[in-house]
Amino acid sequence: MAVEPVVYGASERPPRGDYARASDDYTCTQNWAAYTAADHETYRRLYARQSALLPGLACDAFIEALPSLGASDQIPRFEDINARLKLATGWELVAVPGLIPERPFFQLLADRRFPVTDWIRQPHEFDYIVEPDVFHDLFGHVPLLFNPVFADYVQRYGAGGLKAHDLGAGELLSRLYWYTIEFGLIQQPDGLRAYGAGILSSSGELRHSVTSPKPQRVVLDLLRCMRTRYKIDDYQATYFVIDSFDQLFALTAPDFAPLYEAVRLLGELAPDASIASDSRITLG
Ligand code: HBI
Ligand code: FE
Repeated sequence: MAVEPVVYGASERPPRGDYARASDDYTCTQNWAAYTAADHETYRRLYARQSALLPGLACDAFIEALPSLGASDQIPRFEDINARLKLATGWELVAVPGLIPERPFFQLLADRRFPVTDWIRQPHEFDYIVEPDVFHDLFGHVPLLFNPVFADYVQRYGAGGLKAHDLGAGELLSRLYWYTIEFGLIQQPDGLRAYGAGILSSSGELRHSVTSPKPQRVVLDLLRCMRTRYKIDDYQATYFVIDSFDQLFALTAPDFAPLYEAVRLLGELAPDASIASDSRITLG
């Protein structure tokens, strides 16, 4: 059923979670004029705090690409980032009202269109917010979309997601998103670093994921990853580690259908499970 999107006035701020303003593909327009001075200030403070934490914890590719977001003193206009992003990797940012259903989410990624939530958290949510907001989506996800190999991985992920959805395996593929694009770690020559957006946009989990002895770190194996449930309300108990984005891209080239079958046969694992075949990474 086609629903006419609700159009807001130039300085009208849509309420959070208003999906009536979205089109059938769940995209909407970023009503930039409607951000308040307080909204811009929240973004500026989040960006300043988070960028100061990156050295030694975020991967080089992320730190290198971060300036591509542009000025950090206010919420960027997605169209300004798009002018640079399209040239770099052919990706484009599209505004969405918040979390969207799996199928349209996978479809956008397969089309090299990255959904960015357009509203920002309230000051009392400064340290932690459950849902993605514009800071998480922009700061966490967008810099690495400027990296050609990572950008190709995200598109391949979206195309795989569409297939998985049709096979009833969307949840298994969500785990791959979670443990790579949201909470992935990468082994650099100079040590372990974060590349996942959920980590990079979190003040607490960034240090925890890279330096704490508490979580386990396991070399990424697709079957192991897709068997593993995840925590949405606490730091991860398990992080999966890659060597390079090239490795991640190569790993996800084969058809996943046999993996889904194998997950069904072998069963799920708890977030903190440890199994004999794990290749664990210990802190140096
Ligand atoms: N929608 N806006 C938005 N952002 C997400 O990260 C997101 C989503 N919808 C579905 C979804 N993620 C999950 O299913 C992924 O784990 C695949
Ligand atoms: Fe995210």
